[in-house]
Amino acid sequence: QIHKQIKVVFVMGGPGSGKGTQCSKIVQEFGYTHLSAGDLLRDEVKSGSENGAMIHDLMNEGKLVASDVIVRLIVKAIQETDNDKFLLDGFPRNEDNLKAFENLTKIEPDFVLYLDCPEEEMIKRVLSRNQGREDDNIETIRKRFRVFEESTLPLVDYYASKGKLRRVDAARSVEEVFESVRAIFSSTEV
Ligand code: UP5
Ligand code: MG
Repeated sequence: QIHKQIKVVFVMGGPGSGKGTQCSKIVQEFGYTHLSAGDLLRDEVKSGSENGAMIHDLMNEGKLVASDVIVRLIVKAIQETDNDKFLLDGFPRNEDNLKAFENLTKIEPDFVLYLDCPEEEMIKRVLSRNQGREDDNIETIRKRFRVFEESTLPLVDYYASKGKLRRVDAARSVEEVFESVRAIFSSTEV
């Protein structure tokens, strides 16, 4: 499905941990292409595709979209982009996502960046974000957290056990977090 040699880094972390913020900085300094799974889904909803209504409803409940839907969008974006290194922000969310991605692409991440942040700090950030995201209300945020804990954290543990996890304390300022992130990416760019 993907006929080019590419390098992929998964960027994981709870809602509001700073995935999008740190990815923008990584792009500037290290030349990756940033693919936010949530943004791909929001674009799909906006485009009025046949899946749009279903995706919209799931996201507003903080629930996960079917693996084949999100994997198809990611693969398409990779194919359409003339770059050989990609940040997958907010993907995979559960084991089924990962299996679907691996089966289709045969790609393994170089490493996994995990933005580790306490729940109260993440809630504070998401509630003050004010970018008009329909899922940024307290009920949906709580649901997004439960899904993160139940479905995504086990994947974080899995990558830790494989020695592929790069954990960063994300409860600091954007610049302080990026100092740690920069050190991790610098050491892989040799
Ligand atoms: N901010 C950032 N860093 C800060 C710092 N160090 N100090 C102080 N403030 C900081 O940051 C959030 C806010 O905090 C911003 O205002 C920022 O300025 C500030 P951001 O960088 O946006 O955090 P991020 O981790 O990207 O938060 P986001 O809300 O995007 O994470 P989610 O994981 O909740 O959202 P996502 O868009 O990835 O997914 C949305 C939904 O899509 C999911 O709930 C799910 O329904 C669906 N989905 C799937 O079904 N499958 C997928 O594979 C992916 C998504
Ligand atoms: Mg985001």
